[in-house]
Amino acid sequence: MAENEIYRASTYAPVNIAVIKYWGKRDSKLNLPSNASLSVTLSQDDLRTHTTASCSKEVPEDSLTLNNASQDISGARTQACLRELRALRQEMEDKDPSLPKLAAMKLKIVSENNFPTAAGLASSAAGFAALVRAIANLYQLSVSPTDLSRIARQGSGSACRSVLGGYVAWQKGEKPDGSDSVAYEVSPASHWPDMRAIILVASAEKKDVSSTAGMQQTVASSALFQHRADEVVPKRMKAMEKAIHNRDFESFAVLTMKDSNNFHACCLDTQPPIFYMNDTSKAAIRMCEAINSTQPDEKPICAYTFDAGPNAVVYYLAEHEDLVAGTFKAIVGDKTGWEGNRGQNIKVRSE
Ligand code: 2P0
Repeated sequence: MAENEIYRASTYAPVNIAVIKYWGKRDSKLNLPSNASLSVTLSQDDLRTHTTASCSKEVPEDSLTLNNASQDISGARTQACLRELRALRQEMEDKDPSLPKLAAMKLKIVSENNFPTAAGLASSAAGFAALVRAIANLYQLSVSPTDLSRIARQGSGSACRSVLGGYVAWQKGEKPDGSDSVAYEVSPASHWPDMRAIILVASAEKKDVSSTAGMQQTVASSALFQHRADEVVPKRMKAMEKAIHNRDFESFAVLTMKDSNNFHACCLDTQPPIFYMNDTSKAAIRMCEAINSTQPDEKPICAYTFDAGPNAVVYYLAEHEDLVAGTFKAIVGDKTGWEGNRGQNIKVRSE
């Protein structure tokens, strides 16, 4: 090994938007969820995090920059990811002493989100997924996507779903150590390739209540929450997997909208109440309802969902591009409360 050799690996990870929401932890140290969740991985050239991890004897300390700004990596969650990846590399080096000693070197991690902050998208999912995969590649670890999802989960819960492509579930898991709280593929993107999404930006401002804090408050104070976690979500997970396997958009849409509303009802039931949706968000709900009411038997052709913020993601099928995306683009163009849209025709990402 050359004295000053630099080792480097790069990767991408996509944004995912849940249709059955993760909200609540049963163990905040290990980042274990109170319920399972399911998401669709979005693909558009500019909806991803690109991360390069490098190490050499010359790197003085572990560091992470995101869009050229230095990030604090001293938090327990980032440290848990780094510690676990280094331990796996150390195991490899112990078994094969001819390998370069990367585990002992400091890491320089450089990330870029190829979507503007103004898109109002949660970036921690793609961010941690890319960070974990870049380091695993750098260390040449022979780990499965399941292993990567378990590590990424410790950085940010939703990140475990961004390690895979297509339609992805995160199982709650039963073991106290979290080893079975991992993501799995429900269906590849190619199974239902005509799924599309449009993102409507009602506000690009940072949210008032972070997801981590909000979900802790909900777990501590909402009477609706336990019912959601124990009764509502387990049934919905099964129904949603079936809807995806059957490419049944009607069921997919109804479940998606109900689950978004159930999650936001739990937020409202939190003390103090958490309001993530605003009047513009509610206008998007009414617009979806209006579009769906024009269909024979009012069969839904679009489905809204809202995360911990006011921005809407609307799912639809390619055949309804003009009606759904066209209508939403027109109202966003009116500037009535909307700050913009982040593209239409966003496809499901395959990896
Ligand atoms: C989700 N959200 O399933 C839900 C829906 C927000 C609403 O996952 O504390 O940033 O880092 O594990 O993953 C946001 O939660 O929270 C989230 P942490 P995370 O996508």
